[in-house]
Parts: sequence; C-alpha cells; structure tokens
Amino acid sequence: MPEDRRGPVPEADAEQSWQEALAAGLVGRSKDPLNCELTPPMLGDEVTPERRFFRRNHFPMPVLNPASWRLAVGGLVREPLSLHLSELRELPAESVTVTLECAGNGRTGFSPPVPGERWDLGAVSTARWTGARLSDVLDRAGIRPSAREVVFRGADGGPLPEVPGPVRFERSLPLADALRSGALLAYEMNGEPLPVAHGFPVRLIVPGWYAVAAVKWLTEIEVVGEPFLGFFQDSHYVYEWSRDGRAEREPVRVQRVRAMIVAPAAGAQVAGDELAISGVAWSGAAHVTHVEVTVDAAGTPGTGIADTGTWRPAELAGPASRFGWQRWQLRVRGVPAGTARVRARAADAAGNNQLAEPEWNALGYGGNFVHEVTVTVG
Ligand SMILES: Nc1nc2c(c(=O)[nH]1)N[C@H]1C(S)=C(S)[C@@H](COP(=O)(O)O)O[C@H]1N2
Ligand SMILES: [Mo]
Repeated sequence: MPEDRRGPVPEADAEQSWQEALAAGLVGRSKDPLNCELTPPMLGDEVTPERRFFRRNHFPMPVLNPASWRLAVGGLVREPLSLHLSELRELPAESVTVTLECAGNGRTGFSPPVPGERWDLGAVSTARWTGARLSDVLDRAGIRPSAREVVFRGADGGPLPEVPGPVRFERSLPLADALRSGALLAYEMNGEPLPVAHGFPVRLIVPGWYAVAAVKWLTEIEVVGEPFLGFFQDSHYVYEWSRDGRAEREPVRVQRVRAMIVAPAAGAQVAGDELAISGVAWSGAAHVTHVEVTVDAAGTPGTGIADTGTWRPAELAGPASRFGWQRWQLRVRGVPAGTARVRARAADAAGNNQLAEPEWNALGYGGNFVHEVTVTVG
C-alpha cells in the first residue's frame, strides 16, 4: 500500500478493475498493475468513452478521499500552497480535447525485441479534459527566479525490481513547458469527475506530450532548480539510440505523428470491389496536415501482394482540434478480388512524417510504425 503524507492510501480492487476493463472490450496486458489497451477498430470515436479508455499503471491504483485530498505546491515558490479540490474548481476552468498515447504504444513492432509492457497498437485514447490551468496555480504560488523544472508527484508508488526502496510515480516538466504548454490540472474527463483509473481526483494533462507526462492522482507539485532525475524521468521514458556506434539519450516528450486505420478491421471480408477506409491521426508537434493511404492488391489469393507504391490523399474529416486526433476517410474503388493490404501514414505541419520503421531504441518508445491491415476483397 502506498503512503502519502497522511498515511497509507487504500487501493482499487485489482480483480474488479480488470474484469470491468475486459467487459468493456479492452485487451488486458497485466492485471496488477492494471494495463489494458484498445484494438484499432475501437479507436474511431471523437472522444473515447471512459470505460474503453486505455489504462496504464506502474503501481496499484490509489483511491483518494476528495475531502482530505490536498494539492501541495512548494519548492522554489514565494508562497507555498495547499489547495482543496474546491479551491482548484474555483479557478477559471478550461476544457481541451487531448489524445493520450503511451510512449510504448507499438512496442511489439520493434525488431530486435525490446523489454517493457507488450503493447500492440491500442495504448491510445482521446478525452475532453476539464480543469484549472497549471500556469494559474504556478502564478499564484509565485515562481522564484532560480526555478528550472516543475516536478509532479502522484500518490501511487511501491517497490520496483530495478531499484532499492519504494519509488513514487513522479515526473518533471521544464519550467517553460509547465507555463506555456497549456497544461491543465484536470478534474473532469468527458464531462464527469475523473474516474479512479484515470487519476481521481486530479491529474496533469500536457497537450501533445506522450501520456507518461500526464501524472495521475496528483498530490504534490514541487518547483526545483536542478534537472529532476527520478526513475520515470531519467531511467525510463528515455530514448536510448545507438547512432554511428555511439549511445545517445533523449527524454521522451511530444507524441510522434501517427495515423491508425479504424476500418476496415484486419482480416475483414469486404463484399464488392470498393474499400471504405477510415481512421484517426494525431501529432504532438503540430497539427496533422495530411493522411495518405495505399492499397496493394494481390488479385488472386495466395499470390503475394504487389507494392504499388501509390499513396492517395485521404479526406481529413475533423474535428480540427489541435491536440485531439482527427478523423480521416477515403473510398478506393476497383480493388481486384483477393487479398488487399491497406496502409495509412500521416504528416504534420512541422514537417514530421511516418517512416515504415521508426528508429529502434532500447526501451521501445515512439514506435509510430505505419499501420497496415490485410483484408479479403470480392
Ligand atoms: N500517478 C501515475 N500517473 C501516471 C502513470 C502512473 O503509473 N502513475 N502512468 C503514466 C503513463 S506511462 C501513461 S501511458 C498514462 C496512462 O493514462 P491512463 O491510464 O489514464 O490511460 O498515465 C501516466 N500517468
Ligand atoms: Mo505510458
């Protein structure tokens, strides 16, 4: 059981949470801690219903009491704060639709294989988050000039095989990102109070960043003057590249551009010679400017698929929200009967696009592989 300043915190029932996730159609990866993902055909909603939102935890989920919960804001500030939930709710509220993607989404696509949770392609979901602006809270506390980073601490924690002693889930943001990324201290998800699985009563939301930044069950914000080197900051959630024989490290930050095919589903049997292809696409760095689709047809089942290399632009069907995924669609006619392979790739306004194989890194982050599904037409 994790401890916070006021003593041990009760935990959600692991078996019950797991059963609820499976009943909602999620694919279970681990029961305790609870980790589960969607399948690509489940990704098409403008916002993902909460029961079908992916879950990613490193520890058992704490059940916090909203009456005694406080958000402590301290460190290099002029006036340390201890905010009640009601005080946070009295600040100007903002709502933003944000796609959260786990940095390890797609990890099973890396070759050679990498360690870590065995995510396929569904550790991603979108919700409308409502909360107070982080910058308002930091302004109220008053940042001191020596501040460099802001550390966010969750109420969850426990032992990890890799390190001695218990670890809390904590992450930092550079001060500029804490103030200017549009980060929210969110207390609502899709218009309802945040559920326990997603960080009740308050979580951080950092639009555009991989979801590891979105600290759940937030209890403390600490402004610090040195780079923060916690386990989830400096040992994990770091790209470890090997470039020209040299090891390079880079912190995991914004989401890489990615398109996912929602329909048709892999393995579908499609009647006729027309494919109605649709999906979602997002990017942390800039808005998605285009999605392209290619259909390679074998003609006769079993003869192998010819790579036609013709990428056609899909229609971006909105909503044109900057931080939530966009839906896209395309109809392709005259597809020969037999096996067809459909691929989709996205590009953003910052010039990022998707490679067939994202760069291999030792912990398997940022795996924005081009999504492909194979279907039978005819
Ligand atoms: N306190 C806390 N916050 C956390 C985590 C965690 O284990 N504990 N996991 C992070 C990671 S790696 C991801 S991908 C997202 C998952 O958010 P979700 O479970 O709401 O989908 O939460 C992030 N915030
Ligand atoms: Mo994650």
